[in-house]
Amino acid sequence: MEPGLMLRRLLWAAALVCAGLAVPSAAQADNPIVQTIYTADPAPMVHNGRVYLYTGHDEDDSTYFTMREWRVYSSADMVNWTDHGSPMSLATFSWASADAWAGHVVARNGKFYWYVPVKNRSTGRMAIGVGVATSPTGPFTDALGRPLAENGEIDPHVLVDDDGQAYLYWGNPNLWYVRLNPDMISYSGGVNRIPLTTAGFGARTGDPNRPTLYEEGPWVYKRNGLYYNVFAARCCSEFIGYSTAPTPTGPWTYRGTVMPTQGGSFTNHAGVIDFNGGSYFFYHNGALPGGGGFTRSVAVEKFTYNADGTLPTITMTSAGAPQTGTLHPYVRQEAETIAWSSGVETERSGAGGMNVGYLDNGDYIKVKGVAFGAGATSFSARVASAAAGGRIELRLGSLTGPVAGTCTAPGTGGWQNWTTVTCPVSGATGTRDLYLRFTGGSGYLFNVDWWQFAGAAVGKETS
Ligand code: FUB
Repeated sequence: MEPGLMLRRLLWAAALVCAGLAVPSAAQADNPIVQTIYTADPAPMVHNGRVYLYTGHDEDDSTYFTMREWRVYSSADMVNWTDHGSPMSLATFSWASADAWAGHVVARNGKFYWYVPVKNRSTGRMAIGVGVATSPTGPFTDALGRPLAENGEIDPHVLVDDDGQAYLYWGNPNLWYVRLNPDMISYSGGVNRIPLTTAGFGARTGDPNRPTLYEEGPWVYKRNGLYYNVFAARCCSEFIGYSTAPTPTGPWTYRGTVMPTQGGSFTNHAGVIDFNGGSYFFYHNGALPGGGGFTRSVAVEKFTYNADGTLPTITMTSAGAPQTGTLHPYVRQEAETIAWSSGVETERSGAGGMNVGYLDNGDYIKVKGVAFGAGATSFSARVASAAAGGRIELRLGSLTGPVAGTCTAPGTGGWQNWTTVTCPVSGATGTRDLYLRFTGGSGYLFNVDWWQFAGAAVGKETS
């Protein structure tokens, strides 16, 4: 087992306690969103009925912001998240040497633009690069072959206003913006500094060089004619604060705390979206086993704006957001679509996309709210194993719930030599949480690329 994964398992309960979070039962926990690696700096984007969640990747056992790639996850229901792997990394930018830090993706012109801070190899300073792709899951290529902007500061975020004008904001310790041109990869009007006044961004005490609370990570959006700037405040026990303004360039008025300091990471980083009629607040904390300030995890809460448009105070939970809709088991589902997992890792599949692997006896994946309808009669999975294989137990409702079926995954002579196995299923009716529990001998058992049930007609199909 990968050492970092071992550590995450061993420290799971302890980390939750340190983070000040209630230790959940397996059935309750859906935060953090990703359990297979450490993720940070969430940047959610809604596109075509799905939420795409772009994150950084904190390396296992990191003692600094050691980050070499970005990752993408997506969900149609806010609880079952599909891992799309890493479609952009430092290697995408030939001029970048380190620090794949907090970015933001926007869709425009039929393309997806990913603005990221990275260290410029030739200047040694942080600069803003732009990746571009024709799919929200990439692959992304370097749009410019050079930085779009460079002043040693970080955390780009783009607002596309109703009139079509796009603004790129970034900065730590300052706050900057440029007016992007319609091509989204150039700008006009120079680099502008937003005045960091205490009226605009709150008063910080104890640091004469940083009179306001603004630290980094601006997330700027418009709602009901009001512009919001939600940002990480007051290093180095960051909380999330926010300001509002009548225009995208100010004047800003500080409105207070959105998420207090909590969760076992000395940074936090916000992303705010509306999806399927609800509002969602993404952030990161140190809640996974082995988690902390350099081994962070992205999480989400649902919230409701106050009647006057102000943001409520949002507290981290281990339960996460409620599910919107259900998951459809009678179409192919990627094995890396996960509400919660234990011991599982993901990797690129030779068959395309990702697969789950490094499965040991007792590891499991939970898929939430599976709409079996009148009942499933069989289960199929695409599996591969360079070892002896094992079994997939299909448990309903909980990890110790009734077994609806057991599929045997044989050795196939290679971890990417795929075969489809099918087994009978009974008792899988209605809408239930599904646990895929992997069992077998010692060592890694098998990989799974996808699964699908067959059987009676299903009800509402949302994912
Ligand atoms: O992840 C590296 C840096 O930590 C980000 O750029 C900041 O926002 C903070 O979260």
